[in-house]
Amino acid sequence: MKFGTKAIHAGIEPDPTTGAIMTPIYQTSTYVQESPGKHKGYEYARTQNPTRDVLQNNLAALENGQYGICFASGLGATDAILKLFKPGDEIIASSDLYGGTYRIMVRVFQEFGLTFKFVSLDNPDNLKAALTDATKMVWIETPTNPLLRIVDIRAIAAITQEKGIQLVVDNTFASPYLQNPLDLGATIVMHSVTKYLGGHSDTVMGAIVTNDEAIAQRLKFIQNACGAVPGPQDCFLVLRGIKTLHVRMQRHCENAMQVARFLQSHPKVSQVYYPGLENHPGHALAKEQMRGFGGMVSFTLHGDSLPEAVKVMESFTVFSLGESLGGVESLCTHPASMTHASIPKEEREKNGLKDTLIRLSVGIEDVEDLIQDLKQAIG
Ligand code: P1T
Repeated sequence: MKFGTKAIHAGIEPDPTTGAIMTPIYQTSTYVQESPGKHKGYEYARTQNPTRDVLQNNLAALENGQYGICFASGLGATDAILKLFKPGDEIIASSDLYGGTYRIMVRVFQEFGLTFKFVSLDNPDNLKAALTDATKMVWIETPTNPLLRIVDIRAIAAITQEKGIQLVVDNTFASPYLQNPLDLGATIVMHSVTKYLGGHSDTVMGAIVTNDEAIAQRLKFIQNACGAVPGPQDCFLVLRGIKTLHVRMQRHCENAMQVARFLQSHPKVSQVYYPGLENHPGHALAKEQMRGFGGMVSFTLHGDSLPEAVKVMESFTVFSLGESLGGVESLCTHPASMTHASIPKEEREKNGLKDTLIRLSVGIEDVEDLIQDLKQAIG
């Protein structure tokens, strides 16, 4: 089955009681039992919910995985993955990553005795140099947030497999439509479902997909034991969102390419970060491991003046200024004060994230209007 058909049908059957074609919202906290322990497979809604089950199976199919497990947010999913480890275990993460991921690692799990190293993994040799006997997991984003760097999943997976450790890929920026990390050797793929999978900026959710049965069982145990589950209404909204994922992603990619080319040709723009541009250092790799370049574009202006960057962000009329990404509407974000504010400034700058960087989530509006808005805002 091809992707668009899977998005609409995989794991989804008409409701067995009524034939409803759309998966019902099972808005219930518990299920009536005939006799203690004698029930229809559902006991309590933190543990199982039919709406959530359908979404989990659909997500697993989209990532070519066997097991899908949903959480109350992307960070809820990250929290569950980090709970697979013990004090003394070391995790190596790519140095360009979502600020909240850095924060949960350094300010929560480091307190519990896990250790973290942040390494630039767009060169896989850097991973080889950083590995120690204590390293148990490697965590990457690709494309990275917010600098759109491309990490070679296959090359990193070859190293983690040789060492017998896990590779987690945060696939939020690509979505399963553009990239399937499990096929390239990752052990676990995670998503902020809040973004492209939900697609309409109306839900916060996270998901994990894996083919490793032992890891899936442990994560399901953590999902129930720790309790960060999404509600059934949110599961319904995401199931609805996913039905158009392939169509939305095609338009996100087309629009972002045109926006990137426009920015590249603008005399006031100094640098454009978009893997679809031929001069992007990860362009050839992106072409190989992705099926398109995605909807995220970052840029800086000549002179690196913060007030000038702020003025541009205040001047948009079609792009809305706000955190998040992946919705149908275009958004503009200032990573240094918003999504990446929890990473200390020295760390951010060491990784190449300037305070003047502007990040765009290019929506699926008419691209002429988006370019017109950029034209008037940049001036
Ligand atoms: O927001 P939440 O659903 O908890 O997901 C966290 C998360 C994880 N991974 C990546 C790559 C992300 O971008 C995010 C959330 N990011 C934003 C809110 C943002 O604007 O970048």
